[in-house]
Amino acid sequence: MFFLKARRTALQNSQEKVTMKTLPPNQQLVASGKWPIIGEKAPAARDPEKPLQLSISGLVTHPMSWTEAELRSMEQEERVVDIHCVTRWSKLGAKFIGISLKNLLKTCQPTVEAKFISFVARSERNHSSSLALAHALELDVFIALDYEGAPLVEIHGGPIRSIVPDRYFYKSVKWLQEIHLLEEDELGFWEKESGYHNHADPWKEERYIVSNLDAKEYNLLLKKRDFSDKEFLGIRAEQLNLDDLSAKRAQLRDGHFEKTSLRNADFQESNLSNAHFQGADLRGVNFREADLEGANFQGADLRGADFTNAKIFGVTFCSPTEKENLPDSCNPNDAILDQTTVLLQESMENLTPLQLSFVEENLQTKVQS
Ligand SMILES: Nc1nc2c(c(=O)[nH]1)N[C@H]1C(S)=C(S)[C@@H](COP(=O)(O)O)O[C@H]1N2
Ligand SMILES: [Mo]
Repeated sequence: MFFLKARRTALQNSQEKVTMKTLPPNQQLVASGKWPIIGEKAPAARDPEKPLQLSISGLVTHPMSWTEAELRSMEQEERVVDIHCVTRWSKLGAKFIGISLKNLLKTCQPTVEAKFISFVARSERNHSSSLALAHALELDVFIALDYEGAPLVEIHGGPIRSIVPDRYFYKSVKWLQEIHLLEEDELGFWEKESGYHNHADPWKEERYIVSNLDAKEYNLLLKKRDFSDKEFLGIRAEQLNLDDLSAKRAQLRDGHFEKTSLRNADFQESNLSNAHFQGADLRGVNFREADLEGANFQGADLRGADFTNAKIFGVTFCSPTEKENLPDSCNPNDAILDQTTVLLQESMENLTPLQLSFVEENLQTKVQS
């Protein structure tokens, strides 16, 4: 077998050197100017009778509400924030204008019992996320109204959104409507529903709470090779033979499939976000309509794999830190892709520039056996 290795430009190499210092572990930069839309796409319909307001309630001496105009008449600050999504994309240097949470809390006066703070969205599912109050103050949480010189657009949480610097972006709530001060923590939507880590420090890679699956149940499942419709957060299935696995519509976030043989496995409509497929044999795998955000395919064999309509934000196919001076042969850190791998152009737009150039070169590569 023979491969053309993807060539890196000097520019890409120097960009990587710069970003190495500012990116938390296992994050990659989105193309400049891009800002992916993650989670809910729109707020709940608003009551036309009432103005949009941000309220602070719960364990405070003075509960308060402000309209957007009132917020805009307060002291405005500028913040330059690095966004780090749990699904491994980062966007550095996003410039916001708004109000610091500290200033709002000064007016409300949290009581001594207040230990946690919950940010609640105006959304169908009352989306929320929470922090320890001490952390919220330490991190200097920010209420954003403008982004890059214009009012924050609705799809990214406008007119009012919370921004929590130095935490995975799921802590930053779009269409912020209420801030509750609490004595006991109230887990947020993703933290409760999807096992996202409540502390969410990207520098410590606090992405998910580790699942504890019953060992007996787990062994039985592996034997039957049927995960269809099952939910296993962070499943450990590395180095196994799971050829022909049936895993349609399974919830397998953060799953470990390193060096696993999964030939012709069926992951259609599965959620495999942040799954680890390094060195796996994925020939002929069906990933149609799967959610693969942040999945790692370094060194995996993806010939004949089908990614039609899969979500591939933040997917890694080749090492983001790979050196240029490797021999012109198959690099163990690179996924094996060729013209039998099905990847639609429109989903490829969501890859980082480095991953995109790697994929584009390899999809056209002729493999000689
Ligand atoms: N109301 C609301 N806020 C939310 C979410 C959501 O689904 N609903 N998703 C969170 C997640 S997981 C991320 S990564 C960011 C995405 O923000 P963006 O779409 O502006 O990039 O919003 C966070 N805040
Ligand atoms: Mo996210």
